[in-house]
Amino acid sequence: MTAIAITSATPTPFSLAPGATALIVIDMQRDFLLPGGFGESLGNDVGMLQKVVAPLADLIAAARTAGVPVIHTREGHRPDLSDCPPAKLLRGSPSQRIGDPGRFGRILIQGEYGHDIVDELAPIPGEVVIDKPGKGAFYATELQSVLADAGITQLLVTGVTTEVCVHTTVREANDRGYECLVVSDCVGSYFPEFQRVGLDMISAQGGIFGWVAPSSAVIDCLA
Ligand code: C5J
Repeated sequence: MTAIAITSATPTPFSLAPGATALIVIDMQRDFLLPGGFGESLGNDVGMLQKVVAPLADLIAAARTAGVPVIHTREGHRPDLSDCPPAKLLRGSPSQRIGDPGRFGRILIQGEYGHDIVDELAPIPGEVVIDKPGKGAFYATELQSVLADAGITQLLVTGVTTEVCVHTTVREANDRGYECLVVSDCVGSYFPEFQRVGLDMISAQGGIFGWVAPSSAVIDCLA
């Protein structure tokens, strides 16, 4: 498939090369999205993240049909917390901390129910799932070699939260030479102003970290 221009992307049209593109789905985990989970225990309105699920399910379906690889990530830690820096463990003053027992098992611990991806967006057999201890998907993971092996140079970036793990991953990817298109209605923040400013920051200054476009424009190009 040859490159197709997503003309509605900001700050400039994005030249999508489906054969060199992967869809990255960041941290769409029960602990962040479900009522009673870790995200809500921090005082957040999880409805702000749940809005992302329906458009993202449509985008994932379009990517699968077009043969664009879908790569999922999950933020979390080993049961013994040996990969969780004390500074991360102790940050803030949540009612529950990483590793504590929560409504969906131990919070953000690999293998627990809450650590896994919400049912609507579950990976299908053959899709890569990257377990990451940090906010960025490249730090201490195999993502870069997975992308290199598949000849990927462009990333469609989705998931949560816009200003934390999405931003960190886009910045890491940008520094590694990947062209990143962030799909505006497929990323979510608990904070409306962070969502708006977070997206603006990516495409500001001529696209300092990447491009932004809605899922409808991306799906049209993949069809
Ligand atoms: C956070 C994430 N916000 N996936 N994680 O702690 O953005």
